[in-house]
Parts: sequence; C-alpha cells; structure tokens
Amino acid sequence: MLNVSKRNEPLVKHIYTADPSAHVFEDKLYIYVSHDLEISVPNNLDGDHYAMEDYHVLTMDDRSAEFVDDGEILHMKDVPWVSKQMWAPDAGFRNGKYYLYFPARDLSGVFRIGVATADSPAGPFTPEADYMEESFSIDPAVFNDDDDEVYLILGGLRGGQLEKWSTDTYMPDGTGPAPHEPALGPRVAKLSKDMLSFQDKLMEISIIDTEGRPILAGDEERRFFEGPWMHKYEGKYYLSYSTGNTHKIVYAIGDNPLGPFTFQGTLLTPVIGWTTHHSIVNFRDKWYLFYHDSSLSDGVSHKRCVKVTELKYNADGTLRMIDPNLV
Ligand code: FUB
Repeated sequence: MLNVSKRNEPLVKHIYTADPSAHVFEDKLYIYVSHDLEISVPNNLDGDHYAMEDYHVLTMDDRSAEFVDDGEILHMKDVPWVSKQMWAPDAGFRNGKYYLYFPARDLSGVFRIGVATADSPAGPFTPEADYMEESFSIDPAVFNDDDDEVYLILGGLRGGQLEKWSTDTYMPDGTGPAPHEPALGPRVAKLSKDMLSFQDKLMEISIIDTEGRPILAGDEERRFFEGPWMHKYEGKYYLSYSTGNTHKIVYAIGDNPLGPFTFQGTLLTPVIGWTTHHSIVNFRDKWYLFYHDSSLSDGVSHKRCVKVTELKYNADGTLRMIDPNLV
C-alpha cells in the first residue's frame, strides 16, 4: 500500500523534482523525475529557466511506504549529442532491460529524444551515442500494451517546439495552426523490438469532441499542450495531458493507442506554479496520480516538487476530478 495520507506533501524535499513518470518494475514503484536546479534565469517562452542537467529515480520503501531518492541515473555530461535542457523523462522495460527516454536540445538547439539502457530499473543508464532517428519535441511517455507492443507518445508546444514540425523538417519559424484550425496533437509510434528506435513513423494523435469534431488550436481549455501520458483501464485507452497556459491536466478516451481520442474533461485542476505534469499508475490494485507543483519553492516555476494522490474512476469509466488544494 502506498502512503498518500500525508496531505499534499512532496515525496522528497532535499532536491527540487518535477515531471514524475511512475512505473511498477519488479513489484516495486519507481518514479523517474527531472531534477530542477536552484538557478536564477529569467523566465522566457523557450523555457530557458528549465535548465536541468540530470535525472533521478525515486523508489518507495516497502516497510515505511516513504519515498527515497535512489540518486542520479543519467547526467548530461555523459550524453554526447546534448547541449542543454534535460526535460521530462520516462522509462520502459523489455526482455530484461530497462530503457530511459529523455528529451533534450541537441548541439544545434533542436529538441530530440534520447534513449539510455540499464540492467536495473534504478540504473545507472548508459546513453546511446546519438538521439533516436526521426525524433523531435519533448515529453516522451512509454505505454506497454497488453499485446506486448510498446508505444512512445510525445510532444509539447512552444518551448517543446512541436509547432516547428508540421513537415518532416525542422522549421525554426513554424507557428502551428491558427486558432480556428484543428489543434496539434501529440505524436505516437510503436517502438522497435530493441526499444532503440521507432518501428513506424511518428504519427499525430487526433483529439475530438463528443460530436466527432477536432479540438481547435484556439480552445486553450481543452487542446493538447505538453506532457502526454497513456494508460489502459477496462479495455479503453486513456490519453491525459497538460493544457499549458490554462494549467490543467485533462483526458480523452479511445479504443486504440493511435487514436482518435474523445475529450472527456479535467482530471487535475491547476497546481501552484506554471507547469503541470503527471503520470498514472496501478500499484497493488489501486490507481495513483503522480504530479508536481511549485509549493516547495513558494511558487517558483522552475523549482518544483513531486507529489502523489489516489485516482478514482466513476462507474462509467470517467475519472474523478482532483483538486490539488483538497488532496
Ligand atoms: O520540466 C520541463 C518541462 O516542463 C517539461 O518537459 C514539461 O512537461 C513541463 O513540466
């Protein structure tokens, strides 16, 4: 059982942590996190104040049900293709090996997705020499389906550069769709059997309303911004994500990991801080939402802390909305 009784407490307080990606490996809970730095950098739309350089993994101690920092699992200095900004990571497993997927800017300043491997879920992870071929943007999330296929879902607007990939080539001046046009969706592709590359080309996930119309780019309460996460519940696929400047985690439901997904509503109302980022995991028959806020730094956007609360479903499969002020 996981200790969610400490109301709204950070999982760890000795460092700033963000972007929690939770998985159960070897019957233990692992939370892969970004490590926010204590720096003073002016905020800008490129997200330069999120200047992270390494990743940590938190694990839950079974006896105390408290989380501990298992330490650094990958540092920028060991990744030859990275210039800066190690943003939200996630991890996956196949055939006895663990894989850490992470976004960072390459030497020319373009966000790419890298992969690093380890024999243990606690790392340390050894990075591949180059980023994944044909990868771009940020916030990779691993989804293992019941049929053993593994998918990588990713994407993020603005600082995450998704607008600049409307073709197969990076367009530095790309601005994305106009407000009355369909919003950009996250991208998804199956991973190859060795987990090091995409099996198919990344394709865009379509998010629609209950009438089957695409969510529009100007619909900032509902359109995809960043931080996609996929999970499965009673045979349905759930795609959840951040709405960015409206600061919500919302979700949509579909019949296929490739989409389309029908928008449902809000899962998590705004937290303290600009960004909101989450993951969802089933651990010993209960569902949990891991998320972050900036409460540990009294609201500084790039000094965040990771938290957890229980997630509940309604009888019709919809998710109960969580207000972080009431957990
Ligand atoms: O942590 C850096 C970025 O902030 C992540 O990649 C986004 O999802 C947001 O949490």
